[in-house]
Formats: sequence, C-alpha cells, structure tokens
Amino acid sequence: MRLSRYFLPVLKETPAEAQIVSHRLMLRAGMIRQQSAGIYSWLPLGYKVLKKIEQIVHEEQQKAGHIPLLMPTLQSADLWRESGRYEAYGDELLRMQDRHGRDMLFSPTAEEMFTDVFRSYVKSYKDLPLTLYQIQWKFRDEVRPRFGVMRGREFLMKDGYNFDLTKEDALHAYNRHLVTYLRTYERMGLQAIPMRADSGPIGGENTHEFLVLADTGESEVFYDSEITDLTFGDRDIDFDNVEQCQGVLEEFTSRYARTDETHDAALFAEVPAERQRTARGIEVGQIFYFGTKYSESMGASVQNSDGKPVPVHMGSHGIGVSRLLGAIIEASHDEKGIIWPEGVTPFHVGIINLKTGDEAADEASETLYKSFEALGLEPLYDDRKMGAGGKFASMDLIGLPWRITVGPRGLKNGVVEVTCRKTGESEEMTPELAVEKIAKIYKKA
Ligand code: 5CA
Repeated sequence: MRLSRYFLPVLKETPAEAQIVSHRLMLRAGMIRQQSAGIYSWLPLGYKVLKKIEQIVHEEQQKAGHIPLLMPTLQSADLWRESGRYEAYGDELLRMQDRHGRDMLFSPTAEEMFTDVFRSYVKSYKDLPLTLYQIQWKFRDEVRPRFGVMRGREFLMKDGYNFDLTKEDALHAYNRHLVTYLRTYERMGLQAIPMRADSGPIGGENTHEFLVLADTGESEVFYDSEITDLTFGDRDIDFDNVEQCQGVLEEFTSRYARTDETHDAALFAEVPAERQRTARGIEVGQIFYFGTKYSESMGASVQNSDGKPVPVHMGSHGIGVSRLLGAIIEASHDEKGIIWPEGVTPFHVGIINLKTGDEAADEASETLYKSFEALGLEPLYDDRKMGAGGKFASMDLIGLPWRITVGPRGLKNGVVEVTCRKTGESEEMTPELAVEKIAKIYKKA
C-alpha cells in the first residue's frame, strides 16, 4: 500500500475522552472512530488488524477440528424464552420489536441459536463429538462502556459451542479449547493466564477466564508468580488425545490463579509469600462447561447406543476478538506509539522515502516495495511529499515492527537503513539484504 493513496486519518492531538493508552493510540493511529457510546467504526488500519486476529483464531480453532459457521445477530425472543434467558438476562440484553410486533433481540452470546441448529439436525450419538463456532458481532448494553474497544457495547467475539454425549467427552472439549486458546494468544504475542472464574449468566461450574496482565485491566487477579514462567510454545499436540489435553490443563491450572470473583484468601495464603502476586488483568477469553443446562430446557437430545434419548453435554468458549486489539496495545507500546507483534501487524514493513521526488530515492523505494509484494508480504510505503519528521512520527505511531529508511545520502553508499520498532536499533545494509532480512523474519525466505 502506498500511503499517498491510503486512508489513514492519524490525529496529532491526544483525544481527551480516552483514559487508557490503547484507546488513545487506536484513535490517534486512525484505527477506530466512536459513533456512539461503545460503538465504533473500524477504519482501514484497525480493520486490517482485526482481520489478522480473526485469521489466527480461525486457524487455531480449525486445527482442533472445530467447525466455523455464521449465525444471525438478530434473534427471535421465543428461542430465548425456551432457555429462560429472555427474562433472566437483564438490561444488557438489547430487546426490540419488528414491524409485526414480534419480540427480537441483538445476540449478546449464542447458546440458544447453536442449540437450536444442533437439535434440528443431529439425532444420534454417532454424529458426536461436534464443536461449531462463529466469529460474529455481539451487542451488550453495558452500563459503563469505556476504554474504547475493551468494553464496547457492539463487539466482535469468537464463540464456540461443543456438543458431546457424556460429561467426560465435554470436559475433553473444554481442555481442547484451553489448548487452542493458549496457542492463539501466544501467536499474538500475548501471555494470557487461565484463571478460575465465575460463570455469570452463561451458567455452569467449570469455567476459566484468560487474563492478560496489565495495570489498566478491569479485573483484580491473584496468582502464584510461577504461572508466568509457563509457555505453550510450538509443542505438538494431538487434539484427540484425551490424556495429553488433560495434561496441558493440569500444567496451566494447577497453581493458584483466580479473579476477584472466586478469590479464596485462605487458599492463596498457602502459596509461598514471595510468590504471591496481586495485579490487574484484561479478560481476553473465557471457557465454560455447563452440562445439560441448555440441552434439557431446549430439548437437544441424541439417541445413545441403547437407542435411548439423552440430553447432550455442552460448553461454550469465547474470545474477545475486538477487545484483543486493545489488550495487545496495552501490552506492547511506548511513548511514540504502538509496537505490533509480528503475528498481527497490519503491514509487515514500512518504507520511508526521505526525499520523494529524488530519482534515486524514488527508484530504490519502488524496487523495495515491489520486492516485498512479490514475496507475498505487505509493505506500507510512505511516498508522501512531506518532511521526514512527520513520516517518522506516523510510522512510529502506527507501530509496524520493521521500517526501512531510504534516502539519497545512504543510496550514494549503496545502503538503506533497517530499524526495529521495538528496540529502536538500526542497521545499514544494501536494499537486497534488507529484503532478505525482513523475508526471513516472516519466514518468506
Ligand atoms: N457464550 C460465552 C462463550 S462463547 C460468552 O459469552 N462468554 S463471555 O461472556 O465471557 O464473552 C467472551 C469474551 O468476549 C470475553 O472473555 C471478553 O474477552 C469478550 N467481551 C465480553 N464483553 C465484552 C465487551 N463489552 N466488549 C468487548 N469484549 C467483550
């Protein structure tokens, strides 16, 4: 993309309404625009990161055999009356009527809709296990929408639902989700710690929230510091292997880690004092096992091997896809702006032409630009006719992990400058070597 032809409305001033750094930076970098409280337009740069995050979520879900589909955002109240949640959900549920006076709602989650699709088609235990999921907009009429996309009213969620014959099978699905979530967050450069939590309006006893530690997080958390040494890494996992998935759950949840909702001071006191930590965290996902809560009330049964109808065991599993943008920025920024992890960056590399109009600089920049495109990488080329200071400031603000600076002076010696956004370190090298270096980083060489 050539910046002269892109739509990147960066702001010079710090918007007064934004209280936390991720919100400020998303507004300043021209990623989002607030349209009303907790409702945002996703401008091109924000939209691009959102799509990258979605892509990682899809890939990791599908590796575990979970199947994507898409449900409507507007749903009939009748379905929610069956589960009893139409009345129970409270003021967060946005209720409305269509022109025929029929009660409708904007889905804040979708247990009922998935259970309905399941019961309409699946009749036999032979069709299990089954996990269906979607990435779809949700609406919750939050009392206090704030912090930009962190607590929106309209927000993008990945929500997945497992259907299993037995409790054991459903707990395996729970563990499988835990593994996929660990992998998903790590690919985004985040450490998200599974913590015992409360299930709220979704229901059930078994539930873990995934929290990214950050001072601006809305949840208070208590944990054993040993847990922060754990990483999933690139280990192989067989998602059909029950013991292996159970092993990961035990490894990542055996130490004390709880949100304030389930915090137990007596248990916490058993953690050696030097390892006790109290901090704040951003909840980027939650997994639930709630047994037959929805399948019984909504009649979602299958025939077991004896030909008897039994209600299926279910769980649901959510990732805050749009919230993740805020969480990543909270975890990765400096005073100049965002620092995108390579896994989610909107463009792989920025090219700054210090002197647009200079024949040598234009030509070298063009060649770099085309070389990256030929490798399947996305460069952002700042070809605007303006001073270098403004170009550097925008590039730092939008946070691409790598920058190549091209100028007539360097070119006289046959070199350009490659700069790492995170460390600020620069290296001079030939344009060919610069392309090679960046290609290697993104595994395109
Ligand atoms: N049905 C279940 C799982 S699919 C469910 O709704 N779970 S949830 O309530 O925990 O939401 C899943 C994730 O969505 C949360 O972990 C959080 O990351 C994100 N989320 C929830 N509310 C908001 C909000 N108001 N703004 C942005 N993200 C939100």
